[in-house]
Amino acid sequence: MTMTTTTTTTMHSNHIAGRWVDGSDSTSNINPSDTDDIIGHYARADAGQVTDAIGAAAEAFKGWSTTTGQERADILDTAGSEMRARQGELADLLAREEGKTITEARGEVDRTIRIIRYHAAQALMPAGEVVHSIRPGVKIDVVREPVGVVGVITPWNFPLAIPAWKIIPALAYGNTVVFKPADLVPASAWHLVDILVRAGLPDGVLNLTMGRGSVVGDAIARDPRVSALSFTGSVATGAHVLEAAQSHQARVQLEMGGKNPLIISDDADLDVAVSVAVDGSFGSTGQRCTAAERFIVDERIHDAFVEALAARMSKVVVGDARDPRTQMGPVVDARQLEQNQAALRRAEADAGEVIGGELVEAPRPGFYMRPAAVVGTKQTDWINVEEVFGPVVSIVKSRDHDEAVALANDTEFGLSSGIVTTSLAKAADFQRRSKAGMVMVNVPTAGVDYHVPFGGRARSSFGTREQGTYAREFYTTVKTTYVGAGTV
Ligand code: UN1
Repeated sequence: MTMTTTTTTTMHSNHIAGRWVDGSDSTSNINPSDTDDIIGHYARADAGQVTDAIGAAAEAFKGWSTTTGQERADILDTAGSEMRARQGELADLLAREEGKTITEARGEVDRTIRIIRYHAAQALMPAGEVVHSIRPGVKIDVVREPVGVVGVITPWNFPLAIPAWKIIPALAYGNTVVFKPADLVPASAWHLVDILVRAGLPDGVLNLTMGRGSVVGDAIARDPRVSALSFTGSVATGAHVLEAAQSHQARVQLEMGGKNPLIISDDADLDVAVSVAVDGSFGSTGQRCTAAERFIVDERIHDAFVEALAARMSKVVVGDARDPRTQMGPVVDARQLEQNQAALRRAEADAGEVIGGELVEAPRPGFYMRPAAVVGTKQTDWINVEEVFGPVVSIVKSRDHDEAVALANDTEFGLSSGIVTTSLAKAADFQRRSKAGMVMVNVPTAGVDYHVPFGGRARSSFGTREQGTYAREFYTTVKTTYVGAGTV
């Protein structure tokens, strides 16, 4: 099937202080399903423009922080309605620039709209409490106030949803934002900002500075006028952001890698186990920080599970993200494809056996590979230690439940973890003993709800949780006021 593409040479600009401004440099946005398809050209900001954007956000904070929750909710709601009306077009663009399937892209746009509506409503939620003092005649108010200018730095794997779950609560609670999307996926970010500013955000409340992390991200993280930084991306970049932000005591929230385990118990239903495994590990081409990359399989069910998994994997249709028949799209770029292939070569050399993982010849040039599973690995193998961030899983055998839990927890990361079991006792035990921030029982390790806390432990995360009402901890700061009666 042929995909309709409208290659455009229009330059998409940055948005600073209410104006669309070109950058000193630009990037071509390339479709990973068809590298001949250039989606558009996107400006890259320089450090001076980032400084301007932060200045504009600091200036706009004075007015925006004193608007009512209703005013903010109305603007966000208007943006959500436009996204709903344009859901098909936005999903097509997202699939085209990132490479997740059109079904997954539609789901992400839908999730983004729900995130917008949820936080629009949160803007009206009670913002504090009144407490009796320990002194007679004194009343205490505890009020939440916005933090100030928030820097938002996002990855390429969820081009709309991750920006939304940072930007929308930041705005809803009265903060202003400087937003740097991933250099690989500027189109979805550009549309998100375009829709939000046209919905009525005053000038400077939301600024878009596209470009490279080493230039734009660094300038945001270092600027002392930025009071809070929310980042999702790699461990190495997260460490850099933290260090830069700490120099001026900005509050920081980091969501980084995972090496998420999925335990398959000896009592698991095989069909459930394979579905949970395939969905959680190969959905979004495995490019989710919540994806399960390690399967820990009880030796009594191991061979049957591997056989059923291999059969299911061989049926996964890999192809153009926008072809409705496709079940797994390409990986995002050449570098990521090479990293995945290198990981497989290394795992094979460590004496594992690789199922799948072959490069795929498609009608159009793209970054296609088949889902891969490495069988017969040892817990200490490299493949069980470092995150791959692709459709690559490794399988370790466990003797019993206790050993499986120990193997699951034997990682420096702690984002999500999962178990497939029919035993209530094992499920409850794993829920209690897992060291991850999110535990999944009989559901995939990836794919989370937007109204509950999201985040991990150990090397995976830093700072307070994202999403749901927990987002308020990061995007507001508390003021405690003591009010005396004014009499002696
Ligand atoms: C999900 O699994 O639904 O970067 C979301 C990531 C995560 C988001 C995962 N921050 O993959």
